[in-house]
Amino acid sequence: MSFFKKLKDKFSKTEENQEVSDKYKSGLSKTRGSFSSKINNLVARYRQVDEDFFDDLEEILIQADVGVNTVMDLVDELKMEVKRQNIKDSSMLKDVISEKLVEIYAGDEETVKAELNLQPNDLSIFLFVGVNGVGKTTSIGKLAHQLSEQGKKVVLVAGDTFRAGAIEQLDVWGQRVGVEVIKHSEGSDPAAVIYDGIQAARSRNADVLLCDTAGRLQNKVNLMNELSKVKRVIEREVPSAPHEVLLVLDATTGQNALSQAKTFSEATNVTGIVLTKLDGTAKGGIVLAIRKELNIPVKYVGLGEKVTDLEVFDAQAFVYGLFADMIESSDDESLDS
Ligand SMILES: Nc1nc2c(ncn2[C@@H]2O[C@H](COP(=O)(O)OP(=O)(O)O)[C@@H](O)[C@H]2O)c(=O)[nH]1
Ligand SMILES: [Mg+2]
Repeated sequence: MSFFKKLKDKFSKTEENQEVSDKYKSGLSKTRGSFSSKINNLVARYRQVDEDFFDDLEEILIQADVGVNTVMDLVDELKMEVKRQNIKDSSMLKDVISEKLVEIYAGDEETVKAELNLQPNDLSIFLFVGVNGVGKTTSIGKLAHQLSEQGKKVVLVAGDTFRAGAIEQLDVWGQRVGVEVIKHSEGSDPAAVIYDGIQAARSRNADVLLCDTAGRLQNKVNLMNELSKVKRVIEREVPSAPHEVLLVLDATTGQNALSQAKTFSEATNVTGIVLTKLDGTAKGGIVLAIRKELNIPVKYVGLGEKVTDLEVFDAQAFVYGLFADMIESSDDESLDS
């Protein structure tokens, strides 16, 4: 069965899957608009798959921010696949490219879908880190909504005590999604409010505590010291925590996001990425670069500003979003070879 057909089947099977693919489809419309029209163009220009074809393909992938090393690996794999299947006709390659993109992301793992490290019978503590403006507070609000909808008791703690308005912004999210927010006044010690957050979460018997933090990168040393201190306080209170350190990155900042990830990884043990604003970029290939070049899983993606616009990262749904037009317009019979 062709890969397009496989994706088409999967994402039309249940209402839930359909909803997921619709979200990726609309969130990735900018990337798809540029990426899939370029691929279609490429295939129209080269009927035969040759060296020039691959050179142009490399260029398209690099422009989509896939990352040079990842592109090299991907193109090598594609060349092998072309040989193996004896593919001559370039139009057959769209399907193979989409399949390789999932493979390159997910590797040999069966898990193409990310999961949070939730503690089944205990408090889970997730720390959100990242520079100003990337979407930490917004993502916390969205995730709080999602977890509450799943029946979990969520508490938020306003650890960004530095920026004016940051505490209030989290408070507004808390009211909006109906969860409690633990806060101190502006300028107070972030580690102290996080400590209070843990005590409150415990006494309320909460399932999940989501910790916001400040992200001023102008003073890198201070920021990293502050994060270490916050982390120490969490570890002292709950030795197995934090159960996730989620680094929030803004997809529209492209390669800059990769360098932020390197800086934060040096200072703290990042367990996953929340990649926001994918809806705002035509270069959604950054997801693959992050996975391959940093070896940190993307756990969530932000696909818009609405409270429901945060999705668990799913490599197949991502690729569906990239190729949706081709997948949906492909007729089943010709694919069934
Ligand atoms: N379009 C879009 N905007 C987002 C997304 N996530 C966050 N934002 C916006 O990014 C801006 C900064 O977000 P904020 O949560 O305050 O960032 P923080 O400084 O890291 O806490 C806000 O205007 C958000 O609405 C997303 O996935 N898509
Ligand atoms: Mg914030």
